[in-house]
Amino acid sequence: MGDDRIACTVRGKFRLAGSRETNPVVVGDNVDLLMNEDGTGVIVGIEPRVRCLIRRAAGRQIGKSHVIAANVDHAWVVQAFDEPPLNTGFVDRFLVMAACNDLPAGLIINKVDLAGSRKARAELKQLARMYESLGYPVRLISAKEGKGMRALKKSLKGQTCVVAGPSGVGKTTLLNTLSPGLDLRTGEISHATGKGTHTTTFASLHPLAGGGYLVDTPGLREFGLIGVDEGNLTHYFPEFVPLIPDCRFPNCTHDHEPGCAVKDAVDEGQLQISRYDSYLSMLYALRLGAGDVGR
Ligand SMILES: Nc1nc2c(ncn2[C@@H]2O[C@H](COP(=O)(O)OP(=O)(O)OP(=O)(O)O)[C@@H](O)[C@H]2O)c(=O)[nH]1
Ligand SMILES: [Mg+2]
Ligand SMILES: [Zn+2]
Repeated sequence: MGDDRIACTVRGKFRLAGSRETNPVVVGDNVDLLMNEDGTGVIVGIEPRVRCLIRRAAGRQIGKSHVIAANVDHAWVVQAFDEPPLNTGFVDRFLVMAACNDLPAGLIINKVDLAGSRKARAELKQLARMYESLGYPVRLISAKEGKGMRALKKSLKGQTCVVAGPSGVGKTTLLNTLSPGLDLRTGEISHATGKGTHTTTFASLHPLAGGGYLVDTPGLREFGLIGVDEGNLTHYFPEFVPLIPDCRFPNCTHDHEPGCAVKDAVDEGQLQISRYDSYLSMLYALRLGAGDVGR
């Protein structure tokens, strides 16, 4: 991959109506090009994708797969400690979709400079430890103040990674901090809604100063499930898996059944309630065929 850019059109057959995906070509695709005499190109082939970050498409295309990035080594879900408030439901759905697509994932919590009190910092550390205990690397950073950026840089080095999350969490700011030369546009948080203002409008791949690439993406209002089988959902909650043999019923859904080892563990404080809430919210949505958009 070089930094040369070629303006391309996409051959019509990739735009067939009835496609299950929202976009014919996505960031990270390896493509075959035919060059025109004027230096523009035509995409005539798209190589099979591996390790994609996918969510259920929203809006007009609802029900289709929105492939956010293809052929990436690692996906990072980005949240802010605050402004906008941290959304563990979003994180958990993201982690399920990554696992379902064999994509290694981790969590970046930005704006730790806003965690002013000792209590806030302790809660943040506890949350980070919880996700790390599940096998997801966690990076606590302040992209604005440069805190935690060295460790993050090390984790990203030499790989192609994607960052995704709600608008305003600081995805573009962190990329600018990693590679100052890029000077990408960032946006203020709206005073009216406390949310980001959807500053980044399309996904794009950027070289990192230390080697590797990072895909910046537009803020997502929701992260809906697609392609997840209701019967497999528990497999994507690694901390539930060892408890399942102790449930009274072999087909326990860990919802209403008596003698459920997962529910017991929640009651005893051994499982994080937010994770169990996320699980139930996904379970109900999958039953309704709605893919759990959970805002
Ligand atoms: N306090 C604080 N503010 C930050 C930090 N990082 C980013 N911000 C601010 O958060 C706002 C949003 O930053 P962006 O980088 O545009 O957020 P984004 O996630 O790219 O948003 P979209 O492109 O809309 O998805 C800007 O005003 C940034 O200055 C941080 O570490 N601390
Ligand atoms: Mg942005
Ligand atoms: Zn159970």
